[in-house]
Amino acid sequence: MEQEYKIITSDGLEYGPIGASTLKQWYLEQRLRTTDKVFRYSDNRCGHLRDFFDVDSWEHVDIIQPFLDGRVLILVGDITKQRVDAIVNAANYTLRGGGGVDGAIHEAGGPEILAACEELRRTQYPEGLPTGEAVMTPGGRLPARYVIHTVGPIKGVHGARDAELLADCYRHSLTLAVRQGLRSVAFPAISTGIYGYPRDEAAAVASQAIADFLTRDPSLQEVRLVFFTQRDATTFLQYQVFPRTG
Ligand code: AR6
Repeated sequence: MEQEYKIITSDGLEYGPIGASTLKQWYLEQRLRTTDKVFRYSDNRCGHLRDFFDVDSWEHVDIIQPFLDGRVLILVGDITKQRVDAIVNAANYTLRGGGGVDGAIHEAGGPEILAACEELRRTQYPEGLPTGEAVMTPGGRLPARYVIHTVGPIKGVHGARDAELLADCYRHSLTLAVRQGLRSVAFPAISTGIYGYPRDEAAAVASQAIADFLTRDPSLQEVRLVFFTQRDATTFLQYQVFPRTG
């Protein structure tokens, strides 16, 4: 059966129960806005319309859980589809693309991203981008305006510095975003694919680094952690260390 929702518009009007297809139709008819409040009957979850649906593709996004007063959102989806100021790329030191998220981002974003990466290599990083560092390029054809490229540690290569370097990826990416005046950033689970970082350990490191940053810097409004599968998101939720009261 189709999920049912209640809508509370910014004018305070309530509608419901209504199904997802009606929500879509109403949105397309401009009767609803992305910031209208939505309540889902099946699990009592509340949020904005945009928390439940990517209203451009009308794909289901489903934010699983918020932390730090909603400034951190955990969701299952495709990072290349995120409509945020910047998405983060789990790149490699060459900045010339690769597999995994890197391949997906270059494919979806088109040649403008690679051209900007080549320019960064030529001007600032002739030897390649060091592990833990981050750089920014335009987002090309992506819905995100920018891509922040960071190089995660290959698990086991840096010995005791693995966690510190993974934390650096998050910290330096967020620092770049703030410097550019951005408000929303989406991360994939850096290093947990080809680079072999165990998902449980990475969850603790990433959440600690993000929490440390956001509690010191008030300007970023939204940090999305985007997992490819529900299973990866569940593992993250089990091992994250975000402050409980946030
Ligand atoms: N959206 C969200 N998450 C994704 C997506 C996607 N479209 N695709 C994969 N993931 P990986 P790494 C998840 O291997 O471990 C490249 O070749 C995936 O399930 O992309 O940092 C680079 O060029 C995993 O959890 O990055 C480097 O050489 C996470 O994204 C190397 O891989 C990261 O997986 C970097 O390896």
